Amino acid sequence: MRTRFLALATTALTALVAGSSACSAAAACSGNVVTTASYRMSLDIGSPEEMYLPSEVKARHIKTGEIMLGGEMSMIGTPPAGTRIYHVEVHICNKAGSVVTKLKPAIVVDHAMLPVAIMIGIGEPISDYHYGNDIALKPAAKITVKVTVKGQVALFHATVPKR
Ligand SMILES: [Cu+2]
Repeated sequence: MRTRFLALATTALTALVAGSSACSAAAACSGNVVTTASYRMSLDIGSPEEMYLPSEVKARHIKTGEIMLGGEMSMIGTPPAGTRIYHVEVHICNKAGSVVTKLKPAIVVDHAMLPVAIMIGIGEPISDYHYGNDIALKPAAKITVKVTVKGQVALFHATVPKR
């Protein structure tokens, strides 16, 4: 089951991002990095994240989790046997190292299309802006993640953390 959200709430983003400290944020597009002709991309596989719409964050004063700014949210029920839920994040920067927003990347994890949501951590600076979703993966498995943006392909090799 998937729910589709199309709204882009730029004003909410600006309001929620303003005033956050930049010191705690990791640099955008660092770590597992692949470069293409125009972009520098990074892949991160972490713990599942709670994702909220900007209106929910505002109305309920939510302080942790991620704001979903657009794209598709994946609804995962019970993960298949031997797998756990992870959060796959792709940060996309230009060659100067600044995040590029409002792209429509296609993300394929081991030949399966990942519904792509656009997210930013609540209270995080714009460098946290990323594309991705929650997905069930096998701990310690070796996976490939193919990201295509405007015809440019970045192929990542990664090992799923054990958690
Ligand atoms: Cu995220």
